[in-house]
Amino acid sequence: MQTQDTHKQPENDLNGSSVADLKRDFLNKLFYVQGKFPALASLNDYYMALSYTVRDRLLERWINTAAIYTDSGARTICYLSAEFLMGPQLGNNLINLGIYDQAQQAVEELGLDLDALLEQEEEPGLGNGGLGRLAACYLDSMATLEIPSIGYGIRYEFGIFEQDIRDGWQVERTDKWLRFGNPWEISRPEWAVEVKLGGHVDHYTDEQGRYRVRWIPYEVVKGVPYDNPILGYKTNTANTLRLWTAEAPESFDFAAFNSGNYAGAVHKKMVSENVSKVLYPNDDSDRGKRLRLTQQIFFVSCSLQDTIRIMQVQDLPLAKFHEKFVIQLNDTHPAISIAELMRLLVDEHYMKWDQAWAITQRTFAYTNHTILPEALERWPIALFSSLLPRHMEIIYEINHHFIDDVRMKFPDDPDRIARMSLIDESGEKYVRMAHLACVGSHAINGVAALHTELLQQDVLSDFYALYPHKFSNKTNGVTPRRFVVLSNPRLTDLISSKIGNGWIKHLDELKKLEAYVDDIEFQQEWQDIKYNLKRDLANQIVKDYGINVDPHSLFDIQAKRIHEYKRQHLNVLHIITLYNRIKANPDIDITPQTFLFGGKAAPGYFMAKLIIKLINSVADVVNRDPDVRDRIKVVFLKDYSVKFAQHVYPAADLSEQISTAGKEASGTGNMKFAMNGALTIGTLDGANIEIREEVGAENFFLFGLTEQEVQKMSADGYSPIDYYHTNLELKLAIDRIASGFFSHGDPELFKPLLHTLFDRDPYFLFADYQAYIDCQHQASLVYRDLERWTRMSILNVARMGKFSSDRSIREYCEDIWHIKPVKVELNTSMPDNL
Ligand code: GLS
Repeated sequence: MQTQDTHKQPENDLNGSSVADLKRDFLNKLFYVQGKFPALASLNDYYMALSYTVRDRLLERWINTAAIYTDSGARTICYLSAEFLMGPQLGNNLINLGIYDQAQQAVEELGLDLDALLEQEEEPGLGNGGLGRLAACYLDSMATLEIPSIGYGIRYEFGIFEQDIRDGWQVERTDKWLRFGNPWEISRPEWAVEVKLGGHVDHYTDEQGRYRVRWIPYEVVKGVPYDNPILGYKTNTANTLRLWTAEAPESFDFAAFNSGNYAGAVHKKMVSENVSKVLYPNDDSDRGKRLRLTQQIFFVSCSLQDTIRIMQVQDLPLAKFHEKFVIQLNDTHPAISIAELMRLLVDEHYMKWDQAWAITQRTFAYTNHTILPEALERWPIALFSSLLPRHMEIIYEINHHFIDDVRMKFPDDPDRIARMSLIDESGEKYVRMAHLACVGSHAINGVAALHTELLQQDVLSDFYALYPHKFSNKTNGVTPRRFVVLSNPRLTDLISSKIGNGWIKHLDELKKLEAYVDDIEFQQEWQDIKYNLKRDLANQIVKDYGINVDPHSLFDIQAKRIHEYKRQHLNVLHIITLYNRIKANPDIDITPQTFLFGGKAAPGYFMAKLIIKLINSVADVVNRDPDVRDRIKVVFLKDYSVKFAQHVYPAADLSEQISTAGKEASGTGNMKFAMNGALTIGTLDGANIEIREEVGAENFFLFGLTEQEVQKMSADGYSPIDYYHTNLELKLAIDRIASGFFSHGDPELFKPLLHTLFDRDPYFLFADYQAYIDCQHQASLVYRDLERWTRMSILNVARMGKFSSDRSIREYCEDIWHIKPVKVELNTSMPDNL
């Protein structure tokens, strides 16, 4: 139950927020929107009826917000992202509206269960992982901080695939998230725009003798916007997430239709619709895929045309574009917008190149989210020019000016020019999207202190030398509304009962919890809550997998995308080591531990899929072996999603953040776990470093090589096989896998994985193995002292203030966007007349 105090009823609400109001509207929606009466209504009808009831209350705020932004011509941040991993909307909107309790009571009085209705929602999985979820957290914070903003992205018909596990392997199923309708969006066909693709470019002189450029495309795709309201927490601000769907400009090709070519007539429509059909399921990029580049230009062009429309509606001259809008590029996926804005300004609005370029640079800002080389986007010139012939010309022109600048600053340095050029000419020619983003933006940032440092010293060091003033760090954050208040109402209530509820908007206030760290009664309540959450998850696990796990055991959880650099297989080596110790000495005294994994592997990433198979194979053996006597359990939780994550974070004791130092740009799961009272076992990587600084080294289980040590070892020649030969427990663990012990006697199955480890071990598992085993041991000993563990857990939560996405957004506003909040009052009500 949420407390009345935490979610107090808002005032001046047009639709009313009392239990009676909600019941009345709920029944109304069931009848007049769903067209059902109770005997026929399904759970989904009830979910829809409640969602529409809630949406009315959002719309009121949305309309008022739009009216105030339009009147005031407010400066606006456009957050361009190929992914928005929003998670389920209903619960979050109830929290942000402050009517969670009333809604719960209303549906209860109607004989329904709110939790069941919340579970009914199909979440829009329009993102892969951290990058897409970060965009969603930032939308929440921008609305909460009353910052005028628009999120622009793609309304993929199929989001991230659903993951099934068969015989231990990942199997993918299409995510048909729209099949039962989506009550949270409103289509705006009147604001549709067209996007050109392919064809060729004409340079000509018009009748007045002016030089002009005309792009004659091979095809045109129509983009239709679907708007989703994004409500702030207990504010009247409701911003917009505008997602584009691709359609054919005309449903039928009538020429083809009339000539009897029916199939040809619908073919064009199908081709167009393909553009927004499916999210690419890779956490890093899909270089070289024509459809992926098409998706990028599609949503970018739609969005920029939309901003120009807004300028026109508000009667603002395009010369002031950069004063009205700042555009944040969420990684390089939308970086083509730098060339697209130039094209719109120069070709379509006849602005002079230099003025257009000054506006463009002042408009864009670029966030880099990864330094993994395979994720740095580049497009083969041939592909790029055939799809975007005019953009290719514009990029050459930008490059021309840029290289002159570099030459001026660094004369006689052709190597530098080759390294920095927007075109990679070292072999086959490519367009380098990160370079375009750096040149065309006024600000460049990384997402955690170490990551920004590595960008400056390594990946983007040439750009740092040229434009030091453009660089800054903006450490990621997560929204405490979704990841504590909504996910963990029991902890929320306990915290609020001690320190009030100001922390929900000002997360630094969690510091006040430190006063209770020695309070035995408080510790007891803290423990009870964690225990109950673990028991709930344990019940779910029995139900879904038939595996009994003991809620008293240490819940050790690694939930994130499956990737070699995240090292789920290092976690597995530890589990096998414990297993080996038990087999060697069945009476060994070990802390009972439950190892939970969750996460999807990119469908084409063989090694990641093999890691999933390994986890499940080890689980099969360990969970069944009578010698283990239930002291260790291993479960792979399938189909990890935002909805599921909300159940998982609160139930964790130990959060696994064990990537090779220097590889994880930031991580955000690390923050979500810690906010829910998990302790972290982790390397000095990404935001782990800052989490450890905040919570105190004594409240963090640190192990492993530093980034510098990794670099050095790499340079000196790392020999993983030496570790294998000198570390007996490591050898035994590896040999168990190699012998076929976990694969029904088949020694071949895991060979590719083992071969990579023996051969190169690019992520230094062998080098970090012993430190990890020791650190795990240390954690398991501390867990036996429940009072000590609880103190550490309380201190972790108390010191998480920095990791609110509100803090991140404030920093973006102050340092990069220069945007101030705009207060929204609920003045506009339903008109009596038009
Ligand atoms: C990512 C990084 O891998 C994460 O470390 C980071 O937390 C996230 C958000 O900044 O971005 N980059 C990426 O391509 N996918 C991610 O999750």
